[in-house]
Amino acid sequence: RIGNIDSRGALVVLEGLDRCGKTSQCSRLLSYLEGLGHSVELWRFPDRTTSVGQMISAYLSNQSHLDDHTIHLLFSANRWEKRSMMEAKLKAGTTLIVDRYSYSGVAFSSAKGIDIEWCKAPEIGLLAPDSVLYLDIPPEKAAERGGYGGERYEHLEFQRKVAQCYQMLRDSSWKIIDACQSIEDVEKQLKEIVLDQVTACKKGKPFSLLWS
Ligand code: Z5A
Repeated sequence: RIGNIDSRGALVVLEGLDRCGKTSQCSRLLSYLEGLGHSVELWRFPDRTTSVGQMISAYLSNQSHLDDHTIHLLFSANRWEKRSMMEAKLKAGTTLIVDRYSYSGVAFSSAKGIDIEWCKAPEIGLLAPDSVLYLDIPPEKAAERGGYGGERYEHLEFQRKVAQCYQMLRDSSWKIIDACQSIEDVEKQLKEIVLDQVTACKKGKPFSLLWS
């Protein structure tokens, strides 16, 4: 905990396998909260706009090759370089809807066989989300959605391993949403959860830190 403040924005994270619908739902949540007059921004990790993000992007698109531990630390560094801005925005009352966060970092790297505790270590001290929304979809169903692109992790076999690693990371605070429902049904459930969090944070819910 880093102290109580009166009112702040909510840190809402969407997680899930490739093609589970995170990006579609993030933009719907953004429009919804904006429509209600809230201050809100959409963030995504990796943030490919920074110099670290460009190294990650080159790796994901197979233009460079890095040791598995090295790329893991770069993904984490990409979150650390945004941490102070994240805290400032939240304290200023802006809600952040974030497409992937530390859980992607741990799930994708541990799916390669790296020890899960080693994967978590560099994430310790980042802000903990107020809400983790996991869009749950069988890897086979996700693969049917418009096909995978050409990026490094977009293969059914690997996504199956990632799904198992997400299972190990889940805790009782996560909201698990059946992502096989229609886009509209998923949206309806997410809106309710997110609005509750935004309201709680406006009332001064304290911050927590990873990894708790
Ligand atoms: N990665 C990592 O290793 N370590 C880290 O720390 C982080 C990430 C942060 C980044 O990919 C890769 O980096 C990612 C994890 C790894 N690798 N993988 N795999 P990215 O962020 O650039 O891409 P992505 O997150 O995988 O997103 P995506 O392909 O854009 O998928 P999505 O956002 O979940 O889904 P979408 O674009 O909203 O929807 C996909 C399609 O399904 C689209 O045609 C939709 O219209 C359709 N869709 C969506 N919802 C539905 C429903 N409900 N029914 C039917 N069809 C739907």
